Amino acid sequence: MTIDHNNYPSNQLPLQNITATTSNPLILNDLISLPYLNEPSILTNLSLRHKEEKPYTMCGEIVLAFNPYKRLPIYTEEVQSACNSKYIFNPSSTSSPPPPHVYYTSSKAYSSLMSTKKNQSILVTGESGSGKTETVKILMSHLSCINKGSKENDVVNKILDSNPLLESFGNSKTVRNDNSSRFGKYTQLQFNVDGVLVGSFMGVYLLEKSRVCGVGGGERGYHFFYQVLGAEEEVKNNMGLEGMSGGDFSYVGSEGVGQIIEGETDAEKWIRTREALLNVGIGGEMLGEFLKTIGVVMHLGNVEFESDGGEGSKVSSDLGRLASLMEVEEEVLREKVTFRTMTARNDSYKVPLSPQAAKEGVDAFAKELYAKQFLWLVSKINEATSAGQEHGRTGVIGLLDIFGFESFKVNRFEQLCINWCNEKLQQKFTVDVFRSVVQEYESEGIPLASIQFEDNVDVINLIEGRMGAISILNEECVRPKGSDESFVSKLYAMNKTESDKGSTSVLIQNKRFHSLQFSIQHYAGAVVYDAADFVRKNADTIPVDLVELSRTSFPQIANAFPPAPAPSSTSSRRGSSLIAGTVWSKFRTQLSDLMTDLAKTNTRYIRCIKPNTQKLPHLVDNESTIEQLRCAGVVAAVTISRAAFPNRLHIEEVEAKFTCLGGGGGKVSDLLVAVLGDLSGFEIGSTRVYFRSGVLEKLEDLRLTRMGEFATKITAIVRMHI
Ligand code: AD9
Ligand code: MG
Repeated sequence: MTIDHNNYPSNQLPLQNITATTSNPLILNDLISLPYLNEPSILTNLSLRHKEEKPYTMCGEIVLAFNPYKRLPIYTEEVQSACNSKYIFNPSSTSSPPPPHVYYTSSKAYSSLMSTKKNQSILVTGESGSGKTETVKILMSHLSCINKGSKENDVVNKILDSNPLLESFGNSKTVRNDNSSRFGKYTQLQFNVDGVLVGSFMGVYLLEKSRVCGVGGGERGYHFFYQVLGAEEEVKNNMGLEGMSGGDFSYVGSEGVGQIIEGETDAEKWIRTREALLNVGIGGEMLGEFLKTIGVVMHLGNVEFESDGGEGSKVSSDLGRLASLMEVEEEVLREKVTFRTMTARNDSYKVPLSPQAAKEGVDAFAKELYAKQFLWLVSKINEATSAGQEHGRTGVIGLLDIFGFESFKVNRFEQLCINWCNEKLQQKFTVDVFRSVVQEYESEGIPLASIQFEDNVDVINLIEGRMGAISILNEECVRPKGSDESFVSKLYAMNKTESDKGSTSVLIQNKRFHSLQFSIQHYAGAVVYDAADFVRKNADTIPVDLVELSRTSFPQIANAFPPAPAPSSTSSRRGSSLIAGTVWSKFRTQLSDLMTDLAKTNTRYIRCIKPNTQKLPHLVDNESTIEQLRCAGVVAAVTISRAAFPNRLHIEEVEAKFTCLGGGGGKVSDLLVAVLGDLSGFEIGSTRVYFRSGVLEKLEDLRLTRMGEFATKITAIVRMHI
């Protein structure tokens, strides 16, 4: 990510100045307690903990999870019961808290749900490979066994099984992560009045459809393709895969075949996937049709075209197997892939497709068919796991496993979607952190000074405001000559009008940018986007001819494309239905539903950090770690928490550390006034002392000087005696 080294908030230092040396020799459980607050000291603390195999660190109520890239023995029943006991069953005990853990977050969410009956949520974010999905699984398995209930509860197995099942369909090997989730997921765990897990319901976001049609070097397509290629003959026959391997499919390729992912071969994974499918009720004929549909997707990738000598194309590969798999006439299929039906007024006519347009149409159809199967699978899992009110469902704990902020060399449509989502979550995060600081001050009885913090409302308005990027791009998608260039120039023009009205501009133009480039100043830094293909990706049109054909196929495919409501006669109505169907419009509705759901919950945060790109234990890359801490808003959270009073210490700690400075009559306020001269530098709460900027450092310096003098005296005395 681009970093402006000249524009640093006071608690940040340029990266070149950061080395993980011990300016803070203590390894603290909570970053909020660091006496010297700056990025190097946060980094040092985290690195030292990481090397000692302590992956979790508190930052107030937020848990930072440093991916250990190594199975640690910290997920045992003993660790769970220590957390349960301290945070759920016996919170008033005076025993010291267990070391930081994500079980803290799950325990707290559970105990709040039980005591307040208010729904809870845990937001797990971080960059690819940082450990979000693993963390959510760790939280789920903890939450499922806090109270197992008296009866055999087989829904728990279904819920836990649904993770690997969904992973086989929506995860893939990328350069960043061997088991990368290519979709966002919000799972609501449903509890009954006794606190027993009785069901779950999940929503999914933005499956990466382009991955269906193949990927770059070093990566793989969706795990499912590789798994079924290692399946038993009967399954392969049903899918039209008999005698074929990865290299026979352009969407799969031979490169990724035979790899061990997470310690298992694809054939071994397939056995578990098949069991999980049966477990959620997908068996018999239903399973057969579902698998056959995936076979259709794989074969669609092998349809090839060549020029017909004129403007059109002809199929140059064998269509027989695909047609029989789809249960459609081969000749009808041939026509549907090489022509597009156009309608004008009451007439319809056929336009021949160029080889490239024909290939793009088939790919678009394959991607959509796969995405529809993914949603179907999610709906089946929900049917099997969701508990109605009749099962005594009373409250939920939602677990969000969603893509973190992204900034690459080239950033495209997908990155803008992801970063927009992160802006929305960041907005909630800032408000929540601010609220918790206010609550802490109130409970400590500290008068509240005004706290300043940066909000990101300008970026959100630029993207989703009335005249923002989404509206402009949606209009381009329905305009006959809509283009990526005109999207970018309209975005600049609109933004200029808005900033002339006085709002701050977060859209950055640079003379060196080409006509498709624009940059947005996000909360985590500036990102340059390339708008190539924005219009096509946002419109995401699927060839109507193939959709029509699919309705004559077997039920699993036919049901994936139910007939649309009758088209309206006016073009403006047609335009508005197109706009409602764009990727951004659909995602906006999903995001706003998610934010509404989250707003009804009490939210807690886990920020996952990836310590290195080599996926190795005990190795911390300072630069990328500090960037992730910024993107996760950790530095901002500490800044807000400490805005009025940058440092805080427990009263006993102040007494233990600074009594050596003398003065006072045993009371901490007298001690501090005697040393500092007056009361202006601190406030004393019910459990902690809050220090204004620079005051704790001054006390520390005085203490070190006093200790230095003391050491000199001792040395002199020792010298006199030898
Ligand atoms: V992505 O955005 O889906 O590409 P995630 O979900 O953030 O990514 P994931 O949970 O898949 O990352 O973790 C990546 C890998 O890190 C896992 O496959 C494990 O090998 C490793 N990992 C993550 N968390 C832990 C952990 N708590 N203990 C041990 C872990 N290994
Ligand atoms: Mg993941």
